[in-house]
Amino acid sequence: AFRQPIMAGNWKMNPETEEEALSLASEVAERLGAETCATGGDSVDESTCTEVVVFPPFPFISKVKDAVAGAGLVVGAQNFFYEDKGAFTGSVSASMVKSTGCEYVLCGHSERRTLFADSDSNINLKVKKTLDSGMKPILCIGETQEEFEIGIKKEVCATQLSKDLYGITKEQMKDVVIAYEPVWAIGTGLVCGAEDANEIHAYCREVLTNLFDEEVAQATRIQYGGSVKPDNVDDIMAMPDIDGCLVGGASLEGEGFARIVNFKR
Ligand code: G2H
Repeated sequence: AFRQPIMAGNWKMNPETEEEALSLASEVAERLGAETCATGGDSVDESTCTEVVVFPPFPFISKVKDAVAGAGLVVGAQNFFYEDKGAFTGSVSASMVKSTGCEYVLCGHSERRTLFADSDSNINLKVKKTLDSGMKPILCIGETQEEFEIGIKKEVCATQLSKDLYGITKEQMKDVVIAYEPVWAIGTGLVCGAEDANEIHAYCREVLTNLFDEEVAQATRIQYGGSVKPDNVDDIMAMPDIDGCLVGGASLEGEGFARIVNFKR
């Protein structure tokens, strides 16, 4: 089955200034190739073009959105708190990030799981809230180094998928993107081999078949994340079950990220 490619840049807590954020976004927007949805115009096939999404820190989202409006680059939020409003000092809600122009939300990134104690039940609430708010979740899953070493990567991914997608309907799954990110390959320069990653992506489709059905499993887009760079993206994207990449460090350099989103298959 054909799945529309989706490439995303997770800026994490970078860059340091608004000026840098705007220049990074503009540099990416200017370099988007003909295969991306972001180029706009009549020649773009909306169903096959590569979606390109950037996830700036909250304070920069609105201005980044304005700066790239017209170029068609999509923006998303790295997080939100699942309550609607109230006494939650330091938090922002789904409707707030939506109002800044976000179309996607990262849910369950390993840094949120480990540094901010995001549990599977909280992540499940965020996935639901994202969908109920009219946005699309990118649900991040993946094993830690320890889990990898003891040989339970498949079990970890299966558990995360079933808990984090609990109660989600087949219809809603059309708007859900999964990102497989082996935690030991994040920001470390260690890359999971493209074939090894593909094996887990294919396994995740088996899990989705059990949780939903074969149709959902074949239609759901699964990104790979973890030290994706301009020089390994083409090998990764050549894999049949890999539908895109979630890029951290390499999304902070405009020319390099543009090379990544303009991958060659
Ligand atoms: C994984 C990835 C982006 P990096 O966190 O989500 O980061 O590409 O720096 O490994």
